[in-house]
Amino acid sequence: MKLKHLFLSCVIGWSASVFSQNIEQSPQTSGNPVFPGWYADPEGAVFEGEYWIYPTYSAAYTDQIYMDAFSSKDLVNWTKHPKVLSKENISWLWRALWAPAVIHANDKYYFYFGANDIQNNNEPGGIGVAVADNPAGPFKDVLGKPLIDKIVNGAQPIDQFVFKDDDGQYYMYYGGWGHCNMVKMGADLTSIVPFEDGTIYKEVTPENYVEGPFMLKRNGKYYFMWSEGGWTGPDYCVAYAIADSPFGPFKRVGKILEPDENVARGAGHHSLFKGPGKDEWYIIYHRRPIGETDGNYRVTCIDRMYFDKDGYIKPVKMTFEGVTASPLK
Ligand code: FUB
Repeated sequence: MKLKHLFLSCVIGWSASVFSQNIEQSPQTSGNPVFPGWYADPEGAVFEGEYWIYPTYSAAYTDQIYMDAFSSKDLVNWTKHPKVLSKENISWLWRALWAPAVIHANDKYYFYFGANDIQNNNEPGGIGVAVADNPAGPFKDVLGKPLIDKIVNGAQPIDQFVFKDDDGQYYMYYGGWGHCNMVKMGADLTSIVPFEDGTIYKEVTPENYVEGPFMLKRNGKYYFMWSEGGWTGPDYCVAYAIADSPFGPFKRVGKILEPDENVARGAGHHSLFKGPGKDEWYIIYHRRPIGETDGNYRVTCIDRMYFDKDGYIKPVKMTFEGVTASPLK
């Protein structure tokens, strides 16, 4: 009998150890943050059947001279692609490489970035565009100078988001310092063309807007989203408007993402993934762990985002677990 018990407990112990190894090797959820390191302003995109995240490297401004990317087939297991964009390929960058926006068009990948954190119109910097032939780069600056290098309508040229409307037209929404402009992209996606009324910059700033614009079209409605508050503080958050046109007006509906004293503060500058299921949405955002106060200590997280039956966005519940696997078909 004793020998049998010994044998059984060995078998049970071995299975438990194999089981726990399996759990370690194949996590059931992404966990939050989804990958280690200080990373902010995550831009989510789906390219070639994989999820991609392009974040800002969150560090001292003069150390922000490159960007890493991360890819995943299932949202749970992530692969790092170091330095997909870096100083060697942007002659005019000297600091503050911020807030990527990446699209696939014209058989190329276009990577829009903010650089240098300009404080006035005499400083070199603004929004630039780099190109590569695959989503892991290396991306190379196209113009040798910024695409937008001036403060127009009070909007600091940072935090660009590039949106394609159903008619194929691309628009860029951008701006910090509490002002948001939109511009119309040329067919080459490296130039800006006038709107039909001849203007180049249209201010579309909603109430409380600070920075980090994002646009989603769903069921014919334009969901415009942005960050509010100061990004170095605890109360940074995300709010949204719903409009019938890409030009607005963007009447503020309410907040989507807010600090949660049990999880994290400073949650904002988001983007979205569409999963393979019907109305399956994920919000990708950065947040600051409770107890951290350094402005740059920001981590990239993913949680589910839901619409209610009337088309409004439900407040997001931030988690430590993250999301379960959802491979793209
Ligand atoms: O990461 C630098 C800046 O912080 C971004 O441009 C802002 O949106 C804020 O997230």
